[in-house]
Amino acid sequence: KPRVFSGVQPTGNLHLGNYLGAVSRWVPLQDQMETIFCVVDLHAITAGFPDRGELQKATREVTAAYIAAGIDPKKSIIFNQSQVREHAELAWIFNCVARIGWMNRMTQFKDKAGKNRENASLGLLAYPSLMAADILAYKATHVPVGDDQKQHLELTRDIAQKFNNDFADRIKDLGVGVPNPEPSPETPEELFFPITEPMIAGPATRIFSLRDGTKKMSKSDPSDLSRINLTDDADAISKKIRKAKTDPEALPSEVDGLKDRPEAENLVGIYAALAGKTKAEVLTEFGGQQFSAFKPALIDLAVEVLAPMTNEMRRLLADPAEIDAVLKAGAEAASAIAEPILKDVRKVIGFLDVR
Ligand code: AQP
Repeated sequence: KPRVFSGVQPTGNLHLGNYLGAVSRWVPLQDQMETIFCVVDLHAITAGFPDRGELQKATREVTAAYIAAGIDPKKSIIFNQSQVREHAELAWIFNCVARIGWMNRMTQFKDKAGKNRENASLGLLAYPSLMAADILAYKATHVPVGDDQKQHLELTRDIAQKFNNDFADRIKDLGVGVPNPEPSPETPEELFFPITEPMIAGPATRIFSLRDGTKKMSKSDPSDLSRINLTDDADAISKKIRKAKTDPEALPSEVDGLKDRPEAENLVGIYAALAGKTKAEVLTEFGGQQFSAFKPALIDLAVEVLAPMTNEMRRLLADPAEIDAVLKAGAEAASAIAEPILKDVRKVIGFLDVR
């Protein structure tokens, strides 16, 4: 049965890229598949330990954003990662499956570690191994994320494949595998972990900075004008879009005309994603118009979509009891899935179980 897993780090400044590239795309999946959405707080300490209060606040904020965006705790499991021990345990085992060379090739590690790589935390290097554990502790089959996570998902597939291959005989002998749906001479007859499908599609797989159309919209960008935060009010949204970098040309009538115009392409992509349209449809409407006409339309649309969400987030955050109850129930439901899977993993590895 298809099972979806995805997550966002509670590192503050949740932005339009996180919403359009990830959370908003999860909403319709709830009616099609089993869905598990995590606030990945173990990941949030890889680039340094935030203040205790900040980490707790950001964890509730991401949870509120999920619910406000339409993730329904009755349909989906919502929880924070550190509450389910299996993530950390499986990540450790995957640290021993994955190779250092695989991790060293990750572009996100290179970007985040910067020049002083020797001084980055070991956790930052092992980040993708924990991400693989997040997904595979539930044997999730589908992972909807933004384009920046593509390389990490390929690594998740490599880890699953290596585990399935290295332990093929044990998996078969212990009867803990399922028949390989795509048998080939290179793959075992039975699989323990599924080979996860990335879901990266639509007009908003990568939203760029409002100040620089070649840089991804990011939580850690020092300029607050570079991103629209999900906590921004209508005035802030309006100011940021008015100040967004553009070029002097009118909008083209066809998508081809956006080539080499990263800022224009970004704003058209944002409009398309917010309106649930394609870029081509947006250009049919706005082709030939100047940014002085397009930006006000974009502001109206952004406020229309985001304001109800921001209000609902504020309501939820005013009394954290409701959020904490959702996270508690979610952690229990998530553990109920992950525990038996990890029990089988321990058997496959051969850890002596004396309890
Ligand atoms: N700019 C983006 N466009 C589309 N999708 C994006 N995502 C992040 N930025 C964009 C998607 O959001 C989900 C959660 O990502 P995360 O919590 O790992 O956030 P992040 O990638 O750490 O966010 P930032 O803003 O990029 O933080 P910093 O500044 O720390 O690097 C993922 O599905 C991601 O693809």
